[in-house]
This record gives sequence, C-alpha cells and structure tokens, in this order.
Amino acid sequence: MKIRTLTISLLFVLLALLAVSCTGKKPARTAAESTAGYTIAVFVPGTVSGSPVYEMLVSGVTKAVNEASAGGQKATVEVVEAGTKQADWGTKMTALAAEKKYSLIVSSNPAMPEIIAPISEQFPEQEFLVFDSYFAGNPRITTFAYNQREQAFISGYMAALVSSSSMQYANPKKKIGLIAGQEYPAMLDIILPGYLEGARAFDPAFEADFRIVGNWYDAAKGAELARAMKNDGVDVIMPISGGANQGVISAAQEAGFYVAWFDDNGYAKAPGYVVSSAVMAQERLAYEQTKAYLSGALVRGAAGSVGLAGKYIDFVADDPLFVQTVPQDLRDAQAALMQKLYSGEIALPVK
Ligand code: RBF
Repeated sequence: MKIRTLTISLLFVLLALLAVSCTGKKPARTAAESTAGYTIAVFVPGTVSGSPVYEMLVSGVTKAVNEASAGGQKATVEVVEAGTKQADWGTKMTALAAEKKYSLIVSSNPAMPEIIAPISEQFPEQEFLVFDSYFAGNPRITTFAYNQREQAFISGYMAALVSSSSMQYANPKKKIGLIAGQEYPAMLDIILPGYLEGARAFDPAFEADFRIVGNWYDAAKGAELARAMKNDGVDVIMPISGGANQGVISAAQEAGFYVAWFDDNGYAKAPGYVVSSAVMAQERLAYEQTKAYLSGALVRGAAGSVGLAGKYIDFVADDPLFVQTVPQDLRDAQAALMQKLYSGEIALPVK
C-alpha cells in the first residue's frame, strides 16, 4: 500500500516536471502550497483613519481572514499604511513585493494598477487584488471598479433636492459644491460630471462649485474651502477628501450648510447636517473577494465592474438620522429616483 502511494506520488511529480518543461514556465506558487498558508498584506495608499474607502477595505479583508482562521484555515493579514506621500508608493510597494512573504497584496484606488504593473513584471509570482480601479490584461492584477456615475448621480440629485428645499440652511441659489482631495481622472471624468448630471436631472439650472484641497489629510484647508463656498452661495457640499472631510463637517456645523456624504454611511458624522449617504459596498466586496481568494475561487486577472445591480452602489435611506433630518417629501422624491434606477428606467453606464 505504502509503495503504491509512493509510486503514484512519483508519477505525479514526474507529470508535474513534464508539464513545467513543456510550457517552460514554473507553475505559480500558490499560497496553499507555502507553509505559511495564506498571507495577505493590505497596502493602504494613504492613511486608513478618515478615509471611508480605506476603512471599508481593511475591515472587509480582515473580516474574511478572521473567519477563515476561526474555521481552521492558515491565513493572516497585515495592514501597511503607505502614507500620503504618493511619490513613495511605488518604492514601498516594491519593497513589500520583494519580501516575498505575502501570497496576496490587496489595495485600493484608481492610481494603483499603473503603479503595480511594472512591479508585477519584476516579481511575477506576486499576486495583487485592487479595488476602486480598472485594469485589464495582467493575469497577476485583479481589479474591481464601482459605477461611480451612478453613485455621484444619486448624490447630486439628493443635493439638488435639499438645496431647492425650504430646509433651514438651504438658500434660493441653485449651487452645490464638491471638495476633492486632488484632481484625478475618475474625479474629473466620472464623479464630478455624475454629481452635476444628478443635480440637473432634478433641475437643469444647477451649477457645481468644485474645489481641491491638494492632499487627502488637511482638515483646516477642507474647512477653509467649505466656508468660502458657503459664502459664495453653496448650501450642500460633497466632500471626497479623506482626512480633510472632517474640516468640511466642522465647517458645516459652524457656518450652517449641508453635507452630502460619499462612500459610506456618514449621517452620524454630524446629525442634522449630513443629508445624504451615497455608498459603495467596498467592505462587502473586499470581504467577498478575499473569501473567494481564500477558497481558490478568485477570478485572477479579471477586471470586474459593480454598481447598483447587487447593491454595490446604493443610498442609505433607512438610517433614523436621515429620516429625522430630511423631510418626508424629499425622502419620497429620493426613493422615487432609486426606483427608476433599480428598474433601469434611468440607466447610467460608465462610458
Ligand atoms: N480617497 C480617500 O478617501 N482617501 C485617500 O487618501 C485617497 N487617496 C487617493 C489617492 C489617489 C492617487 C487617488 C486617485 C484617489 C484617492 N482617493 C482617496 C479617492 C478614492 O479612490 C475614491 O475616488 C473616492 O473615495 C470616491 O469614491
């Protein structure tokens, strides 16, 4: 019996060697083969705290790994914060891949695949999973993009509803605001136009005041921009500026304007001031895809897209703070918009 097992094993080894020599390539080392098990690094391009996208990323991956280890699987996760100096991200990612310690490196933001591509050539055995980005054609880089035209449209429509209402801080001007950490293609080509498109679906007269912090952490600058916008007649601001969002929140409470929160549920950030939460299910997607990876089911090299279908993009309408803050007629109008989106009456593909 023992000899037979040995013979069979030998046969497998020989077949494997033959396969290698035929293709001329080493079969990719899978994490399951390595004694360390699945070792996942979450590379955060920035800092976690204050950035909804990164908070959700870390929490989703961690949840999947913890569940796997509780179930007896060998799996670990380490979070590496690369900080806000973007010029260093490439070097830091290279160093992480060079450690050859991680079976998978997970990250998130639209700039990451371009940074990772040359690194993946240098370390062909390293696998990457990147959310909030789109990159096709590299078998070692798997990406998932959110339909942010839908997300921004929902946010813009709600902002216009509030701005046109008789709510306390709303003014007659048809002007809403967007404060971004920096300018980047997804912001300029999808989020800002989608936000304005949503506002104009409610009233074509709406304009958007768009301002840039210049980084993803400066809360004082966020507050300063927001106050200036309020003085120029803006009554609803959507902050997408990481740690600088906190400055916009404080300014809203001091100066009196509304906040349209983006990415996760933000009503509790300033009850009575946050009137909208247009969300992406990054925590759930990161959890699902990490689980898929841990069970060998990740579709490697794919460039996935998710949106309203499956509720990867959605609006949080059932939070008691939303219900308390926003009058019934506005909530009804918002719900009617969501129905049109769910039914496909309004379709918003990313071009
Ligand atoms: N969003 C954040 O919340 N915090 C960040 O630190 C952050 N850094 C970014 C850096 C780059 C280079 C790019 C392109 C985007 C960044 N974003 C950041 C924006 C994020 O990817 C996403 O577009 C927004 O959160 C809206 O969903």
